[in-house]
Amino acid sequence: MSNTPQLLPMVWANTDLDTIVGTFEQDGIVVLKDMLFGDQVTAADRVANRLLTQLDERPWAAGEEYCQRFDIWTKIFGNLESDPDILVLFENEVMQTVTDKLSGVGSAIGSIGSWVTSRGCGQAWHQDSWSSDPNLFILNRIVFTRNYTPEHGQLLFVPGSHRYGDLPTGDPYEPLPNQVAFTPSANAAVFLHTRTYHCVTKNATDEPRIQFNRRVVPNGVPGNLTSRARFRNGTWDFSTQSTW
Ligand SMILES: O=C(O)CCC(=O)C(=O)O
Ligand SMILES: [Fe+2]
Repeated sequence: MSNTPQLLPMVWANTDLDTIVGTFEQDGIVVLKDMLFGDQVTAADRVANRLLTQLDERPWAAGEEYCQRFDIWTKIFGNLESDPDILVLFENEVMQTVTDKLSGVGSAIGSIGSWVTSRGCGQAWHQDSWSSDPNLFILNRIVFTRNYTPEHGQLLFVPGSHRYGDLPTGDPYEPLPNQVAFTPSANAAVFLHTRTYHCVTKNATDEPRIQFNRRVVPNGVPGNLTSRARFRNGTWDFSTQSTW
């Protein structure tokens, strides 16, 4: 939507930690840019290119029934922590400092995945986790290694929606009141609360949109919290491959 406000990332070097924490608590998302050195981003982007050569052979992430039902079409490359050029995106002092502030020291670190949406593919509105305790969440940390235009797929989100409860029902990509858009760029990192309403708009280009995500599970939060996700047209339990 052309009248959707655009989010400008905060520059890491100009932003104090209290502002980062305050923004995350208020909005359920914070986007920082220039946390990494340029050559680290360039090296990771080379890995991205290598992964993309294998995109065609890759199966859909969560099975055809899920993809059809929710109109979510992604491919995932997993277990990338063995690649030092990808590992460094998450294992560096700056990322660790922010992570400790947002999810607490001693949180459990997940494996690294790369999510790709190519032409015609996106991720409809969803909440990555659901639980009867509204305070439980997992922290998504998403790093982008290249610049995109809105046509590659914007990240839409509703600030503050991590406190709203269940995502409203509707069509999978139907706009939500107060939505904000972020167009991913190289060396930008998104810290996203799993209950925040969010969506990746469909890619209208021939260039795949690729990102790297390493989730963090705060102390006391069950590691399987993201098994149950909510979409505008239903729910899905990834552990049983059915609705819940
Ligand atoms: O790629 C993005 O912008 C966000 C993807 C997403 O929904 C997630 O990582 O939970
Ligand atoms: Fe998500």
